[in-house]
Amino acid sequence: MNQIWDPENECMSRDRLTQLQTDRLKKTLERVNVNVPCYSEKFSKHNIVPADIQSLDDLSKLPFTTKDDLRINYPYGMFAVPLKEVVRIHSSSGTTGKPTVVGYTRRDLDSWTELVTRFMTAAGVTQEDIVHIAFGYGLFSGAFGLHYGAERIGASVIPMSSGNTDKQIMIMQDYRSTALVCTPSYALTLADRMETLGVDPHSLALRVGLFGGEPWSEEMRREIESRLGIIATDNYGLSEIIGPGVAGECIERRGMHIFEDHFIPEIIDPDTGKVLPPGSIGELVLTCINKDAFPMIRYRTRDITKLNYDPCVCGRTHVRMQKTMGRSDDMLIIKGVNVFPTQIEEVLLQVENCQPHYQLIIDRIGNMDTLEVHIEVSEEMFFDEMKMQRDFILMLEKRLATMLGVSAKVKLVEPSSLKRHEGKAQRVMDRRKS
Ligand code: DLL
Repeated sequence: MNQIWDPENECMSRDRLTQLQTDRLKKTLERVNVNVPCYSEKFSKHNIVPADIQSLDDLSKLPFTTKDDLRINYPYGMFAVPLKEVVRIHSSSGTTGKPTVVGYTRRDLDSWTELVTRFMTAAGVTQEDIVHIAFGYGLFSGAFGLHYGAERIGASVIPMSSGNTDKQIMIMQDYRSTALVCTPSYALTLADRMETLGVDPHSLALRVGLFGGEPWSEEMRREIESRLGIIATDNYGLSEIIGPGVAGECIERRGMHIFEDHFIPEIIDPDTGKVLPPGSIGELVLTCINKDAFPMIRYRTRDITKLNYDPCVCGRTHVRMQKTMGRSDDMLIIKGVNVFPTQIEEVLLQVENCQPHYQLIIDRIGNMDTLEVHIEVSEEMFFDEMKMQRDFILMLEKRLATMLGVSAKVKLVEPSSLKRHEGKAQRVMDRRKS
């Protein structure tokens, strides 16, 4: 089933899209230049006025916006409308310092809902569905974003919120939830808990999962799909841009369509800031062209991905972004080698008896970086005889070294001993920084 929520906008020709993007970009630049001092100051520092931008090719003349700009202008300095026009405030799940504050006008909330509705429809959600939302309701944009999207489709929404895993499972059983919304790591926590409680996931009514908010691998997708007996789809977003609803997979699941009538994507080299040719791997930069309260211009997402402009069989014309490979800023550099946590996950999930719960501990002894990977294993493996365990560890260390190009020490830990997170998983402990 390939339903398209808004065919007119999701399937428009590249020519029309380019025209629309150019018009909207020009209007947005005029507006932020007048209303947001941070932009007018940046533009004049770069000797640029909005009228210099006449085509999409000119976009690269504009300066980037970064999280630092948002920190400096905390809390409302980047808003492009007076506060009285703002009807909702959210913030990013920032890990360091103060979280970023973002605002929405009534029209922004309406477009946000439309965009979420697009990717939920693309994942096959209909008004027949019972949508179980296990993101935390609050400043985090995930729960509210998907909540209103699902309501607009006409589905029945269960605003479950996060936490209390046993109750989540009970509600899923009793209310016969058909679509699950949460982070991919929480989907696996639910699967683990069902196993412990003796609840067969296949006896539930669940048929589809809409997962986002953190990076996850194809291996993890397969694991979630087989354990929960569902189709697992990926959706991407960040609060600075709108929240969830920047991009989402169609049922083909070969990349997430970026809603290009609202956001212009670019891929840059994170070190030089240069725009890279189509198909290159690099950092995603996004420009909002249809937002009132909080339009970001060339915002550096720090997410590493690549764009695919090939036509998609679903009929949507919007470019697809590949699953992110991590972030340019939490990319780990260990002994000079770039390492993404998702690569480690990929290895672990290919190994029987390994749980997808792991923690990376990076340290520096003398001048040498060290990487330790703590991995939860099954009960049988944990209590197995020493020799078996040793062989298992050696095998894992070999596979990790091949994948990463850097050696790692593996330590097996008991099932359920690593800290669980209800929202986004925090898997890296970098002791070199402290
Ligand atoms: O996580 C918005 C969101 C909520 C998206 C729910 C999808 C579903 P922030 O808290 O601002 O917003 O975090 C944004 O999370 O820059 C990525 O690094 C990461 N991220 C979000 N979705 C994905 C995804 C929300 N599908 C940051 N794959 C982004 C990989 C993701 N990373």
